[in-house]
Amino acid sequence: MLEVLTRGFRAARQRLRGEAELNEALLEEALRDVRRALLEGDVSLEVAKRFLARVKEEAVGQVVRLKAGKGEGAVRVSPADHFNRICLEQLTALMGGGDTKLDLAGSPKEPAVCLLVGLQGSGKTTTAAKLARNLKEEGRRPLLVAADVYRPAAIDQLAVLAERVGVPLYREDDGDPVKICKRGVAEAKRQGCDVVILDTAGRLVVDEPLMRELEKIAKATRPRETLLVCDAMIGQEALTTATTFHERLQLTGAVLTKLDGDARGGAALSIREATGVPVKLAGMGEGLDRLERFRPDAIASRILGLGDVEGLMADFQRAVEDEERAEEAAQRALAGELDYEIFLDQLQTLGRMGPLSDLLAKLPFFGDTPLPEGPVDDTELRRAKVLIQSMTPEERRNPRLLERSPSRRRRICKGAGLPPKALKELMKKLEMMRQMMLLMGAQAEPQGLLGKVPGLKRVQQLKQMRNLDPAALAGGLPGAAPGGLPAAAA
Ligand SMILES: Nc1nc2c(ncn2[C@@H]2O[C@H](COP(=O)(O)OP(=O)(O)O)[C@@H](O)[C@H]2O)c(=O)[nH]1
Ligand SMILES: [Mg+2]
Repeated sequence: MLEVLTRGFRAARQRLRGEAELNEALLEEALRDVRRALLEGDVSLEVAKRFLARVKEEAVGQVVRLKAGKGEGAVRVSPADHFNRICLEQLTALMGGGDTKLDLAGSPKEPAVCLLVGLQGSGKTTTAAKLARNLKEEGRRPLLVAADVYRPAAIDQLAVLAERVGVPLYREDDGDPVKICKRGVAEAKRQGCDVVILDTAGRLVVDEPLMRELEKIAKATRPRETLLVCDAMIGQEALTTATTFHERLQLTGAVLTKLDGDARGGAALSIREATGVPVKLAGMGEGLDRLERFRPDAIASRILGLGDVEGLMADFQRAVEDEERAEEAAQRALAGELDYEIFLDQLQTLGRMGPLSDLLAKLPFFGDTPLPEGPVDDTELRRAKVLIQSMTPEERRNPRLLERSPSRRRRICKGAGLPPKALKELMKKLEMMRQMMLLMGAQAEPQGLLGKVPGLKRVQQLKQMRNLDPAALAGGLPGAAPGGLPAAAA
């Protein structure tokens, strides 16, 4: 996702790397890279121009020396860092900056209505179900209304999705969409629902009868949110569509769907700037749990390749089922007691956090390394799981048992249906991770991502109690640790 844009910003940054000062000529070159990427990423020329002008204005006039700040605590700011910061601010501002929160406050007496509109195939029906699911998860009581009466299959589609997310549906098999919506709201009050989501019909292109119908629905139900659902893959066309819908319906926001696909990012970047409609939600996949709040700062950070730590932590928090247990496990791992039980737990947490490629994209370390194209290979993770599941509880808790006993190793491999080599690799990985965790636990101040890992701060006490010597440990640490992710996430 958004790879075209990321590549452009990365090229610009590489141009500035190693330079001591940001001068105008250098800046022009970097901006050219960005400009190319924006246009290639389907950002409209107008929006691209305005963005570049703002970045330039910010950057020029500030003499940036290698060493900024004075005296103690002086930070080194390189032109590349400086450029990053300006781009991050300006990208964030471009996509919305301020509040992009949905406002669907309501009660069973006065349910909040959310009207979803958009072209056919943009993702309205899917988004309706996803939104209902999210609201339900927040403790709300949503009702879905099927108001796309032109295709019988459309009502059934919503019925299936409503069933899957466990949300009531209001439907009438042939009727007038305006009346259906009105009666849907009445039904919500009757059932004690506090929010109503209206899934409407779409056309391939904007047409007058549909617009009139939507206007009538809006008049009859007075929605709190009127959201335009937009397929992010259609790029600049989304802007024209948004403008037309906005003129007729006074949109309160947009939902960008299919941002998980090979969307070039243009729509995400331009829609707010070009139409004034804030993007509030992002569809990140076909799964019903793949609708997220649109956070301009997080998307900006991802576009720049700076990762999305906040998003990662949110995923993590959602995936961890038992926080106390996770914290205890983290503390044990950081004290050098990593075993297969903890390892398996972490693998399972990781599995619940969503596709691996999504996780990688959120990790800050990957900023300047292009992510592998296509799905990430998770064979190794799956193998590790099978192997650990073939171990006895005793073996999981005491990895040394395996080192000493070839017969245990044979039994495990046989049970897992994997060659001895696979278990050897797992054992090596566990040891490598054990040492790495121990070293992390011994660090004075957990920084960045690690600073947010639950339990890491309290480990300081443990460290002192056990009198660890970080310097001695560093000697035995292997350089790269590809298996570091699951451990770090614990
Ligand atoms: N990959 C991906 N597909 C989506 C997303 N949202 C919707 N879709 C797919 O887009 C297609 C059209 O969606 P639908 O909800 O029927 O669109 P509607 O005609 O506007 O109601 C379906 O195949 C959905 O599964 C998304 O965020 N990501
Ligand atoms: Mg539909």
